[in-house]
Amino acid sequence: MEYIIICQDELPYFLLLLKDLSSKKDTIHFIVDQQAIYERLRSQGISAQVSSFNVDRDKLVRDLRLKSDSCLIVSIKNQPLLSNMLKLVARYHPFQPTLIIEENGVAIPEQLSAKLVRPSSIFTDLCLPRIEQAFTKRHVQQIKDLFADKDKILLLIQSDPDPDAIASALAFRHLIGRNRTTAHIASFGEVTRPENLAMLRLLDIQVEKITVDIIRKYEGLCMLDVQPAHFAGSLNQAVNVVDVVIDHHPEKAGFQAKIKDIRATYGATSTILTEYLRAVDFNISQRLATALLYGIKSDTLLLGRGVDPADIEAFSYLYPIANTNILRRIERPEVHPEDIDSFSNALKKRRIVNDILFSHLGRVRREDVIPHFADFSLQIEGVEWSVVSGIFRGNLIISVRNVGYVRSAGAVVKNAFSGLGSAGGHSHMAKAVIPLKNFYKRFGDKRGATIRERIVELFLTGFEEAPKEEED
Ligand SMILES: [Mn+2]
Repeated sequence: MEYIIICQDELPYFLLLLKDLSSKKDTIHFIVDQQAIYERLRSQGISAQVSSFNVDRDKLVRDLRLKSDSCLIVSIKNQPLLSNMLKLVARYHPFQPTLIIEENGVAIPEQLSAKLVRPSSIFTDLCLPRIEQAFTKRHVQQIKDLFADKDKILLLIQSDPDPDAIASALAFRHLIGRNRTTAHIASFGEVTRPENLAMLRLLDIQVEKITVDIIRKYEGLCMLDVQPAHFAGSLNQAVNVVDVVIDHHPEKAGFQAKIKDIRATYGATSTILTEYLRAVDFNISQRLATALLYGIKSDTLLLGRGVDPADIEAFSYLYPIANTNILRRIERPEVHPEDIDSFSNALKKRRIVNDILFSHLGRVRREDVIPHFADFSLQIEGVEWSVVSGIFRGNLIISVRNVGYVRSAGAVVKNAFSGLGSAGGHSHMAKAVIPLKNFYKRFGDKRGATIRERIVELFLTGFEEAPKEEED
């Protein structure tokens, strides 16, 4: 690249210092209007010329020797002069790629390929994020100091741990330089969702189930993606002060923590942890990046819900480091051949009513095959809704998906099945879990055939009753 710089001060020179001026690839030539600047540039061995911008400006611009790889940089504070200079460039060198350095903006002639940069943005865009990182670095050091002389540390997450919580705990453990022996990731409940179990398996993460009374055995307590208030009274009796709380849910008052970092605008706690790791130049491994990326992705529904620019920044940073194959395997669990058989049988017995496909898988070995097949069924031509059911551990599970919805899947499922069990969801996906005994009590025990028919009836009634919505 060749840089031709027309300027009245040395700002462009300082900016170009950021580049390696000795680089053979770039050539730089300054055109200035003050002898003093000219001499300073020359004393640095930089190619420069001095000429008046007021006298014979037309000739100056016309005679510019611009090549196809020349970038023109214009930094002139006098607005009328700047404006006129740009018009001349547009006239003699149409569509010349040009960078204008100007704080207050200027009209860019149509025949000029120019972009504007404000000097103040150099500070806000480049320096401010680094300053924030410097503060974060100090914050991380304070956290590290807190745990420095503690032997066993508990990283407590919510009772049905989700990917964001699991990833945050894993990241925190790395951050304070501990391992699975000295810092336990634990929960009062268990990981239940199939994707979350797959995450633990594929990324080799252990989440221990603990009870309140063993919390006292730990010297340090950190809560991630959750706040003490969430656990109510029992925890407060066991613990007076929590060491660290890092979360993105709105702050719930009534607890003490030595250090807390609660950012309710963030889409994920994993984003906060990613910022911590970056602030201390931590070498984020592929495994950790995959966990954090999945944490952000699942908590924000692929950056579609409750997203802060910080989430997008963290996501873009992690993406190249993460293992997208593992991510795919977490999100799309493998299907057992037997389940494929039951699905093909179910598909043969499918019913399609008004673009709604119904199929019943009978007993399944893993719950996640039901939503999985509901997704798949949407690919059948003409199918707008899929309603796939199956029996797992004494429950009838119904998974609903749609494309280009007019009614919300969540509302339909609630209407149809909430009288029998739990039911709800979002606009495009919903789920009902009905204890089989409830179902048989209501409809009699005629097994498969009845289940199939009743689901169709209940769903269609719930569907009619659900209000139509505007597509967003
Ligand atoms: Mn979260």
